[in-house]
Order: sequence, then C-alpha cells, then structure tokens
Amino acid sequence: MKITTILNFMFFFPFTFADLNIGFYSSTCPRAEAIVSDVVQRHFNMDNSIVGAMLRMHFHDCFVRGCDASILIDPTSTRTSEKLAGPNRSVRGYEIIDEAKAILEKTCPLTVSCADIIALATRDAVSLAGGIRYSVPTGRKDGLLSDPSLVNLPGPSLSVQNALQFFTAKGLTLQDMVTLLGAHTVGFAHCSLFQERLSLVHGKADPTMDPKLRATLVQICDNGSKKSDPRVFLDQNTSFLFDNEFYMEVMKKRGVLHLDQQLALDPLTKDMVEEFAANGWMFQEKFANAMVKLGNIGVVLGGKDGDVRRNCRAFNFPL
Ligand code: HEM
Ligand SMILES: *[C@@H]1O[C@H](CO)[C@@H](O)[C@H](O)[C@H]1NC(C)=O
Ligand SMILES: *[C@@H]1O[C@H](CO)[C@@H](O)[C@H](O)[C@H]1NC(C)=O
Ligand SMILES: CC(=O)N[C@H]1CO[C@H](CO)[C@@H](O)[C@@H]1O
Repeated sequence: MKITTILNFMFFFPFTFADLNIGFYSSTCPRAEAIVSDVVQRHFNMDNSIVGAMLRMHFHDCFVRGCDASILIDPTSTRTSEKLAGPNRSVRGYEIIDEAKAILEKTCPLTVSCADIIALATRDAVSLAGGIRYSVPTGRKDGLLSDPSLVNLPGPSLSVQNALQFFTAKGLTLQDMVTLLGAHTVGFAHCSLFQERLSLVHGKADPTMDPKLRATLVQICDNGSKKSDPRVFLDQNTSFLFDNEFYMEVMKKRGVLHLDQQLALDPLTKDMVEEFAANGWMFQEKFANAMVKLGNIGVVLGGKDGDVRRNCRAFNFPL
C-alpha cells in the first residue's frame, strides 16, 4: 500500500518542483529525513496533537514571506519577530524543530535548513496521523528577516471569497484553499476565534451551526470565567485522524470556524466539499499536491537572502 502510494504520487507529480529537489540532502546529509522523522515519531508517541501544531506552523511560515523559517525567530531585546504578531501567538511545536535541529547540527553542521525541517516534520506528522505520505522537495534556505508587521493571515470569520484573495495572492487556487483547509481535520481552535457563532452575549445563535454542536461548544466555551479561553477540536468526530472527516462534518453543519462551515454552503466551494467527503483517497492525493505547492511559496534558494541557521530561533549574524 505504502509503496503504491509513493509510486502513484511520483507518477502524477513531477519529480522536482521549481528549484527544490526531492532528496536534496541525499549526498550532503543522507540521514537528514530519517533524523527529522525519528524526532517527530518520538513526540507523536507522547502527544498526538503535534500533527495540528506542525501543519499550522508550516502554513503560517509559508504565508508570511515564504517558507523561510521566519516564524521560528525569537524576539530579542532590540528586535521583534513574527512570533509576536497576533495570529501567530498560538502556533506551537517549536521544541520539535529545535530538537531535530540540534541532532542535525551534530550530524551535518550548517547543512539542513530550518525551513526544510518544518516542511519535513509536517509531512511526517501527517502520515503518522493516517494521512498520505508524500515526497517533500527540499533545498530551502532560511530567511534573514522576521517582521511582525509583515504578518497578514486570513481570519476565521472571512467569507470564502475574501479568504480566497489571500491564497491567490500567493499563487494558490480556490481548489488549493479548499484542499488545504482539510488540515482542519486535526487540531484545536480557541473559543475566542468562533465565539460570535455561539452568540453567548446577544443570544442569537448562528443558524448554520448544528444546535447539538452549539450546545457542546457553549458548555466548553462559556465556562463562567472570562479569563480562560478553552480550546475545542476543529473536527469534532475523528479529531486526531488525518482523514476526510472534516468535509463530512461541515456538510452536517458541524464546522467550528465560520469559514470552515461556509465551504459547505458557498456555491463556489460546495461541490468540492461534497467530492472530498465522498472520496477520501482523492482528498489525500490532492492534499499532498497542495502541500507541495504551499511549501514552494517564496522559497529562498541561496545568495544574499538566506543561509542555513545554526539555531532555528536566531539569525547566524544578528544585526
Ligand atoms: C483561510 C485560511 C485559514 C484560516 C482562516 C484558518 C484559521 C484557523 C484558526 C482560527 C485556527 C485556530 C487557532 C487557535 O485557536 O489557536 C486554526 C487552526 C489550525 N489550522 Fe488553520 N486556518 C486556515 C488555513 C489553514 C491551512 C492552509 C492549514 C494547513 C495546511 C491550517 C491548519 C490548521 C491546523 C492544523 C490547526 C490546528 C492548530 C493546533 O492544533 O494547534 N489552517 N486555523
Ligand atoms: C474553565 O475555566 C477554568 C479556570 O479558568 C479552567 O481551569 C478550566 O479548564 C475551564 N474548563 C473548561 C471545560 O474549559
Ligand atoms: C464519525 O466518523 C465515522 C468515520 O467517518 C463515521 O462512520 C461516523 O458516522 C461519524 N459519526 C458521527 C456522529 O458523525
Ligand atoms: C488564540 C490567540 O492567542 N489569540 C490571540 C491572537 O492575537 C490577538 C491580537 O494580538 C489576541 O487578542 C488573541 O488573544
């Protein structure tokens, strides 16, 4: 099964993508992919929610300047970083990247970029959760800039049409967007990001939400304490499986985020949602393809715009 999966994938998609290459490290650091995958496996064994963490980190990294690991830079006393921007605050899983990087620096110093580690770790996490195992083109360099004012990510209350503008600006299509949002088949959302749909204040609940789901979410979110902001599963049924259940849930009015629910209702995307709900294998193949496209956004291939960081959280030559 696994082998036919990989063969199928290579048959349908070109072996190289733009200027990245599958197996970029095969001579310079032959164990690179195995090292990343061991670290991811170890973390997954302790906490299978890391799948959501890796997917969201990869998305946020690629959607700001390009897949250049700018999201990993820690702020210093003299410089801010993307991590301080609002939407990025709840990105998690940085310790997984640090751990892989530490081993890679011992094995092959200054060779494997942090941007590639994020892309590889995301692939490994998806396959551990039952998703397709796809080949990841590598060869990205790490960027030299991390600026919170550049962070401009789509919000969960947008319409399909408005969310699409963020994707087309990055060269992705409507189908890529619907496919990539299938990543919401794993992971959590904080109540504050869909609170308006429950209308705990004004009393008028969102009619596009299944009342049973609303009751469940109200119980978790309206917990008497204004200070706490609990999290709920984005896919309320198979919350830890990387499958096509997300599409089935939104067809049953059981999407948690406004935008997720809109995918099943908007005439632009409704048919794709129905296709993915009906055909899990087709979703997985399209997802692999869309992830390769996501991972190719604005990559830095070398020159004066990037290098391989020694420590993913800091530039090699801080200004
Ligand atoms: C229009 C596009 C998107 C919007 C508006 C959106 C919105 C959100 C929001 C609001 C959350 C909850 C964050 C929190 O409460 O901490 C979330 C979580 C998540 N998103 Fe998205 N997202 C989008 C696209 C994507 C894409 C393209 C991917 C990956 C391919 C992705 C993967 C995830 C994952 C896995 C989580 C769960 C994170 C966790 O468990 O920590 N999202 N998203
Ligand atoms: C409710 O709030 C308390 C205190 O902030 C928190 O510890 C608890 O986990 C919350 N309960 C739920 C179900 O989220
Ligand atoms: C949950 O998902 C499984 C597998 O897709 C499905 O068979 C089942 O009907 C779903 N349950 C609910 C309550 O939607
Ligand atoms: C979930 C989360 O951390 N949300 C935060 C996103 O950023 C805004 C603006 O900085 C905060 O107010 C939210 O709490």
